Amino acid sequence: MPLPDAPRRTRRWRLPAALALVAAVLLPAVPASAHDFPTGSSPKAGSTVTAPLKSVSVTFDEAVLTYGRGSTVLRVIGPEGRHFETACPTVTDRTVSVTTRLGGSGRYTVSWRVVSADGHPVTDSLAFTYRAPSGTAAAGGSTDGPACGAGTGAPRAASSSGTSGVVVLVAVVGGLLVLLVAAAVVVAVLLTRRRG
Ligand SMILES: [Cu+2]
Repeated sequence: MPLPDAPRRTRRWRLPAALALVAAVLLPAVPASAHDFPTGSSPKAGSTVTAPLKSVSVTFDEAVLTYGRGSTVLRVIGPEGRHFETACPTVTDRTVSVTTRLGGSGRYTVSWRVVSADGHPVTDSLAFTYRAPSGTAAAGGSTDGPACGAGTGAPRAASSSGTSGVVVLVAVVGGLLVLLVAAAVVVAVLLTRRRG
């Protein structure tokens, strides 16, 4: 008899359809909490600079928000830990830049704290190598860099960044748990119906 088979065939699609629906509802929540990440920089990470460097910039995937003085930090730290940025950073849409006068040859670290498009601060850094061209006067740098409001001193955002990372992790794990529970409920309902 072909008739009893028809409803069973329909039922077989219920689970994948329900899971797809649950996934469609939950998954968009994950990329929404993503933070700005660097898509490029000048100089490039890991590169070697052999000419005097007038500025350093980092470009992000999304807009960098500014909340007045000090919300954006961009530092250029030389081999001996001195600062070689000569002004406070400027933000143009997705790019943060700062003027520089480098010291001697060596490894320089560019570190930043920027406010992501979602309002959360992120911190990170990259490094490049400077090979000072002969005849170039090495700048002395400074101990703390220019005073730029909240941006001076130790990078406060190191902890903020860690906190928002945990928040994202909790959101992702929570989302997966909800997905898992929803799947279990769907399976249970399906098994109960099939038995009945
Ligand atoms: Cu965030």
